[in-house]
Amino acid sequence: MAETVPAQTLEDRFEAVVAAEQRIEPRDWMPDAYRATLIRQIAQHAHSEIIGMQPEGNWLTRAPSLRRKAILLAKAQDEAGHGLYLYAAAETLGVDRAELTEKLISGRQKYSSIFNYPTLTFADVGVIGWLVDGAAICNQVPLCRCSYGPYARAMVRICKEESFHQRQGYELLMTLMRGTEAQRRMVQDAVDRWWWPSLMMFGPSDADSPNTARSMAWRIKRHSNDELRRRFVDMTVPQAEHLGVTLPDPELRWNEERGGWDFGEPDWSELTRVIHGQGPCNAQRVERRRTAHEDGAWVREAAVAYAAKRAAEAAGPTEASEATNVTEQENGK
Ligand code: BYC
Repeated sequence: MAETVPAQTLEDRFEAVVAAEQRIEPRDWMPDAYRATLIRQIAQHAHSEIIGMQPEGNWLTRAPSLRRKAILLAKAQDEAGHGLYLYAAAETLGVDRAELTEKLISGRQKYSSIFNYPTLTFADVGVIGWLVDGAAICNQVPLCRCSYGPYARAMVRICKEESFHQRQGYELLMTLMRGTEAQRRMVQDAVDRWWWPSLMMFGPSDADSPNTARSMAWRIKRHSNDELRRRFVDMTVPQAEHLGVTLPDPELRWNEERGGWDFGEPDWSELTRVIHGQGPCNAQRVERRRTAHEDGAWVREAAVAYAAKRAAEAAGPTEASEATNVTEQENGK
């Protein structure tokens, strides 16, 4: 009879692995709440990558040159890839990707608030790369050291690609800033619209973040939402100066003592509204995802049928398939 390990011992082992900065792997014992937290965060992250293709995808057919179109297409394809790595990481925790997609399109799982804002001009594509991918990098580099192995490993590759995304955005904006007065105004307008939503990507303030303490103790998150937000502002202000744009925050000033930038408070009521489905594009984003999922049903059915056929072939010939093969040979196929 298999030996049963007392729950306390399992929990102690889990805590020891986390404390030693080693990784928890899919077959290791883990507390139910740790598993649930990871599924929640990884699923939300995967959904964000997939939904995040929409605002930029809006400009694919209207990119101003072949070069810009090729860059944008490659970026959107990277995001699809990130979504797939992340769904695969979530599946190692015992959930099914189909179930996660179902929860997304029925509004039972979240995705990042940032993707519920419209992309009104091509400058928005540059600003998404610079600010949104820039915020994502600040948030995600520490996730490469997450205590759960499959998530941490997925993040290493994702972060490498995100840094290219950020640079392509900055390069696009530099090009526009060297252009006409109208192009410079277009960049400033995009910065004005995306700045505060980008700060909100880091989540609610620490005082209102119910999950941070537990996630940090488990070494899923390494920094609090406010710490990462500050890091992002410190990184971005000099880039804005170099670019020649103004960040729309009258309270932004250098704090000599702290050696960082002080900044104003985001409108938390806006974040709450957007998270709960009342942002400018929530309905459209989810509806488009639902339609894409339904339109793709035949591909999934074909893939399942093909996998079943391959599995049957691997299991050995049956009388029926032998007969089919003979008929096919006779017909010269
Ligand atoms: N939007 O206790 P908190 C990308 C939710 S895609 C929506 O602080 P936590 C890209 C939060 O989930 C990158 N919901 O939570 C793609 C929680 O609700 P639940 C997306 C938010 O988990 C294409 C509640 O509010 N990045 O880079 O400790 C093109 C309380 O919050 C938001 C990730 O997903 C929000 N902004 O911390 C370009 C990174 N903020 O779940 C770029 C991975 C909070 O309890 N995720 N909520 O119902 C994380 O690091 C963390 O989950 C968060 C939140 C920092 C987002």
